[in-house]
Amino acid sequence: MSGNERRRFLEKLALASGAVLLGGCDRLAENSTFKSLLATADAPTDFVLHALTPEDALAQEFTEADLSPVFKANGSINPQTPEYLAMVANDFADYRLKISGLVKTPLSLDLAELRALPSRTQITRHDCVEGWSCIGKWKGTPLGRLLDMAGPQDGAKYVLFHCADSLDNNDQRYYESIYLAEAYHPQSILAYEMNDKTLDIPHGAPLRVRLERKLGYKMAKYIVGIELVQSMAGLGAGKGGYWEDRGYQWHGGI
Ligand SMILES: Nc1nc2c(c(=O)[nH]1)N[C@H]1C(S)=C(S)[C@@H](COP(=O)(O)O)O[C@H]1N2
Ligand SMILES: [Mo]
Repeated sequence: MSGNERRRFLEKLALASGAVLLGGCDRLAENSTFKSLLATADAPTDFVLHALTPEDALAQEFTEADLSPVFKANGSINPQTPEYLAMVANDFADYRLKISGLVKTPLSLDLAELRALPSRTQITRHDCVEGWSCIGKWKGTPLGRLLDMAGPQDGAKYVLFHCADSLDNNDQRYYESIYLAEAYHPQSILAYEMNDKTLDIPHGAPLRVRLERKLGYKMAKYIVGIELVQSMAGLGAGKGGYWEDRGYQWHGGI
């Protein structure tokens, strides 16, 4: 098959499996067939979606002139969990990002250590499935570089983001996950600055991930831990994220 033929074939397959419905329609996400089709990370649809988008394609980047005057904050905007309030109390001086799981060298880094590493800055558009978009400027540490410092072990398949907030005011914390390969995308960064200022609490202080080819819910805020795993079983409902456990699809690409 030629490249074009292959792409057309994959598009048809994606259509047939419902993947065309993706892209941020929350009413469709309520449909139960749609949900079960897309719920699992390893569903055929997910394979097709990844095949359709070259791994290294960059999301569009914008200029300062394009910045949204106000960048909406959404989901958790002022976490009230005890561990988060404790971090806020001394302005994140005791904050540590823990990198654990299937790594050769588990890491624990404070914000100064993160800031001392090479950084990437990008002006990008954030798309939320609820139907709004904002353009913001983000500065942070490339995720792939951090994972290289920890050294992924053979068998590590997913990168889990553990957060400090709870949307339900209970013991459950927000979490998200991506493929290990996606962590190495050039625009996958752990941002500590937004619009040239220290990241504020509504937008995920002190650290949130930017995955510019993904929908908003994939971009976990208030990150305290990154864990490399082989499977998502045993975490939440096992679907790979807080919203995925409630029916959103795992790929979350745009
Ligand atoms: N920890 C955590 N991360 C989160 C959320 C959340 O509630 N908690 N909401 C998600 C959703 S749905 C969106 S659209 C974005 C919102 O990011 P913003 O507040 O910077 O606009 O964060 C995502 N990451
Ligand atoms: Mo969102």
